[in-house]
Amino acid sequence: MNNGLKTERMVTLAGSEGGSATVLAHPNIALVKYWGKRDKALNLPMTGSISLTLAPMNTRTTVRFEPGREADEVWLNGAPADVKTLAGVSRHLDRFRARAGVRMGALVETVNDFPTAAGLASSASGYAALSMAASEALGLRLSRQALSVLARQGSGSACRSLHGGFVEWQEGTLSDGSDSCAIPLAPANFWPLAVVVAVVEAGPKPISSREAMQRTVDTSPFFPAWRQRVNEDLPVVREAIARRELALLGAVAERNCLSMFATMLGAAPPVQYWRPGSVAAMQRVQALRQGGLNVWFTMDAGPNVKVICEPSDAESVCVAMASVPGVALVLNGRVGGPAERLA
Ligand code: 2P0
Repeated sequence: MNNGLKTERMVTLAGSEGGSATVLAHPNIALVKYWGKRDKALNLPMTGSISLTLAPMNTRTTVRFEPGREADEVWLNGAPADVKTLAGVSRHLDRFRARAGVRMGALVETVNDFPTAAGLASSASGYAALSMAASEALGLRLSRQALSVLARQGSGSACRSLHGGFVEWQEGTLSDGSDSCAIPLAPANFWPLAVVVAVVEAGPKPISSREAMQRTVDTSPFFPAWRQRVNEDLPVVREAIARRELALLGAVAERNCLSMFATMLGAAPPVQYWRPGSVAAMQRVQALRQGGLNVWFTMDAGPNVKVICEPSDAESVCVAMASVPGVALVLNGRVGGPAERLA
């Protein structure tokens, strides 16, 4: 009891003097997708999900709590953040201020080295980096699991970006969400797959994933079948990772992704993220596979296509994807590590 009080007081004192931290976090790509919430306020999912952490793409975020500062200030990619982003970040910082027992505002500077809000999971890396930086800046000593629970409240998929490698976000059963967090399944070096990202459009998407997800839950008649698909796919993907069997992982990731889009198309009005280049890229992956390459695609809430393959095939996959009509840019990625403090 005394110890607890002492720790609390030390944290409060450290917090009142201000503090700063810089954290790097990678986005993640879901192999079995999160698409549907049972609690909108806490971002509690209706199913579990499994992702791989994607390097070298990253978000670097510095959070500086400053004594005497009243309002938070947020810079995103070198410009002041819009009102909605600022409000979301401030609400998220409140969760950490409440834990530390401090009131001071923060200056937040965050930079993505890949397109923002284009279905490349910038909210995942963004809220993972923000969570860890806020926690470190305030001297909170939170476990990855506790950080994951907090990151989830900022953006659901962010809970998976605290870890590297292959990660499962457990659905959880508790109404306060304390058991709905991400756990590592295997580190990046367990299975160093390549991920080639075919960027079809780098601009922001027409509808946020948050809105599209809720519309799908509320209106798509296919939603019950989608939940069933996820619950069938989760154990197979766990097994495929444990056995490092790319053909199994890829086949399930592809069907899971296509089922998610089928469910979205059933929403009213339908949610449609694909562009002609997205379809051409997926068809090119299928053609490469017919030609003998062990190569598989997945897509998230945006038009861009992620291609999973063996590192030895990555170069030829990059060349092939760069020649697809409608593909503007190809990024060469790999399975990445956990979020880390840089300063
Ligand atoms: C995923 N996506 O599992 C799925 C697949 C997009 C498609 O998680 O409302 O930004 O902040 O919890 O995490 C995108 O949704 O949504 C997402 P919120 P989030 O990666």
